[in-house]
Amino acid sequence: MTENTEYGRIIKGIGGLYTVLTKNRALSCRARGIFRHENDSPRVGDIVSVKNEDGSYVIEKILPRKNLFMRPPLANVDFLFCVIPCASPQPDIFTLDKLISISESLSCEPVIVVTKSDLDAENASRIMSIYSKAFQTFLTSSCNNTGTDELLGFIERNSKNSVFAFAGASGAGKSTLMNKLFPCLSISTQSVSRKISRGRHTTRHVELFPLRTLGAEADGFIADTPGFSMLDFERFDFYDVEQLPLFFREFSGYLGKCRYKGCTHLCEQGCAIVEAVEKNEIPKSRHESFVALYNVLKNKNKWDKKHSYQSSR
Ligand SMILES: Nc1nc2c(ncn2[C@@H]2O[C@H](COP(=O)(O)OP(=O)(O)OP(=O)(O)O)[C@@H](O)[C@H]2O)c(=O)[nH]1
Ligand SMILES: [Mg+2]
Ligand SMILES: [Zn+2]
Repeated sequence: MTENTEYGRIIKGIGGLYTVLTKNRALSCRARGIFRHENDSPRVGDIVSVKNEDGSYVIEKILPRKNLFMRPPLANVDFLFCVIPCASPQPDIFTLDKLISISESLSCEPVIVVTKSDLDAENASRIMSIYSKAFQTFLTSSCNNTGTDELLGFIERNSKNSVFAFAGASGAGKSTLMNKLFPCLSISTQSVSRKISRGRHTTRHVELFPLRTLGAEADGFIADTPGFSMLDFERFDFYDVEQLPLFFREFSGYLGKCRYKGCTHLCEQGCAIVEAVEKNEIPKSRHESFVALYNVLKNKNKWDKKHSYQSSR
């Protein structure tokens, strides 16, 4: 490390200008041209080294990434809050399970957040019961503040320079919840019907907010992530079908115990996972999502996957 090199985290990047937060200040930086040749560019969430060159700051190096979500681009995410409403819009369990599996595949911890419990308490607890054994789960309502203190407590306890992001269907209540948790964020929100009529998301650019500046007792960051609702399963955020069972954590105790080697765990005789579903040890809907994902992934070629980024994994 030379005298004029500093390290920090990119918290914002617009039009080739990046904001890098170092230990004691925020620097406005440009990226070195070299990144373009390497088919990579700095992303929000990256930890980088910055050099002062004749009075202006330049990003020199990107430190190895823990992970990189491609759509929207966000690096080094530690916790992904997978948000699902219990009503309005109707919950989509398959999409949630897909999101969870992508998060698992990127070594990012998925945390399940059921929103709008004020609208349908029964359905909210039904969804909670699918996930509460294997995941950290939160039952919330931004209308009557159910679960918000618990969620904030979780963030503060786990925030050792961690990055937290929210994902889930449009209208699930992500921005409303984030505003409840951190009132000074004031992210814009919109009614579900207006969203549908406009056909796009309210939130637009990716940005990390340091939790301390939001009044929380923590060193981490919260990401506001436009269009983080679906992720890009088509081109980027998918994985090989052979790996799929590894991304359903409820399966882990049963893998290797099936009668036949090479069991696909779809419906075979003697499949330990199918038997666990029959005995209610694994929630049925989780296995249904597994089967549906298997059928999507089996037709995919790993060469379809875009690798326009470096990854340390
Ligand atoms: N009844 C009820 N409505 C809620 C709750 N949380 C959010 N809403 C409403 O749901 C609508 C959508 O909320 P948003 O926070 O904008 O949803 P979002 O997940 O950020 O959506 P995108 O930005 O499009 O991805 C708004 O009209 C909110 O007022 C809740 O806990 N209960
Ligand atoms: Mg939003
Ligand atoms: Zn099996």
